[in-house]
Amino acid sequence: MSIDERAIKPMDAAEWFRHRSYDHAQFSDLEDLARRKCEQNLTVSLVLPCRNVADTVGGIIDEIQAVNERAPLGAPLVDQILAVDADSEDGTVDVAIRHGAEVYSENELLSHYGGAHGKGDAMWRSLSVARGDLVMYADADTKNFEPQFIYGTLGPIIKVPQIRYVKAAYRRPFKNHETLEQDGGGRVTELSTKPLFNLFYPELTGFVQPLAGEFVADRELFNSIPFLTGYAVETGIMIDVLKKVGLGAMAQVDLGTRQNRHQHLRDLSRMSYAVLRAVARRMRQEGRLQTVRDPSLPDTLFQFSDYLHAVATPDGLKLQEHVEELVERPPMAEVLRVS
Ligand SMILES: Nc1nc2c(ncn2[C@@H]2O[C@H](COP(=O)(O)OP(=O)(O)O)[C@@H](O)[C@H]2O)c(=O)[nH]1
Ligand SMILES: [Mg+2]
Repeated sequence: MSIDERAIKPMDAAEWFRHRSYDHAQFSDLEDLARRKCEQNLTVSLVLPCRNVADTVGGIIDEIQAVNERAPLGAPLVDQILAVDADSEDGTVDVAIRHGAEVYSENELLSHYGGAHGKGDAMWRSLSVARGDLVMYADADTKNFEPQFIYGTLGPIIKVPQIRYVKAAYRRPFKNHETLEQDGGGRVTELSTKPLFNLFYPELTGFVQPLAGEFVADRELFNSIPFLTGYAVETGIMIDVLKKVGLGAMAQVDLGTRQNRHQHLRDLSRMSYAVLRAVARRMRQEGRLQTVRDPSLPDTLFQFSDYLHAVATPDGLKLQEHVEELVERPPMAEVLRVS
């Protein structure tokens, strides 16, 4: 697809897919990309949410630095590399510092909000220290982080004036001991997010990886929307960005293949629940879902914070109870205004 400059207007998912899907190869001229970035006086912060990623985060930071070195002198593509760490116990912080990232403990950022609630909260708190005009997030557990993850994701937002949000797309293999299933990864995406979007947010059905951790927007846009905590964060951002700027200002870019650290199916069950809760929460706010059995009771009494998980184990059947509070953080612009 050409790098067009269509005016932002309402689009349906199919039309959006045709006009707003890019390929990383369209942005591989780093000199040109860096020049366009300079002309617009843009700076970029890249945020890596980290929890026990000592084995992968160093290589990812090196790759970012290598891309910066390939861009012309004095005009790096990424101006600030931030690692926001969940007090990892595997030495993540040391690795990230050694490789040159600016490192924060998620619990020390905006600590008056208490301990951080998972990935989404770490991402939200990082906005209080991100200086770039553009803020890009990238997962830090990618095993094959390649240069196009950076320039491919940044490409459309730097080069296409109407675009304010870019989401990564890729194939996700599933590696299990000796076997490799080329498109077997991304199970929550395929089994929860896509069916839910088809039913309730059809505008978003053109996204190949709606839960991808690699995406970028201008800081003003991220600062203007609330963030849901934990694994609800990406779903919430997709819905809130859509409402804020419309589909025409959103894009996706094919980055190739991403090999992710797999989680156990049982943990994915809870992740799936986080996605469902994000959708339910937004639908409730839009008046499309009535969740309180007695409408005279306030909604806060019905937070779905317990996940009862019935499982069969070698010791027999168990009913496990997981308590995960879903917190909605206010737009960072409001927080920074009052502090
Ligand atoms: N700071 C922080 N990072 C997290 C937390 N949970 C996950 N991450 C990081 O967020 C990224 C994606 O998380 P992951 O658990 O791999 O989710 P998945 O890839 O969607 O299955 C990785 O870099 C994780 O290390 C958390 O509670 N706090
Ligand atoms: Mg992962």
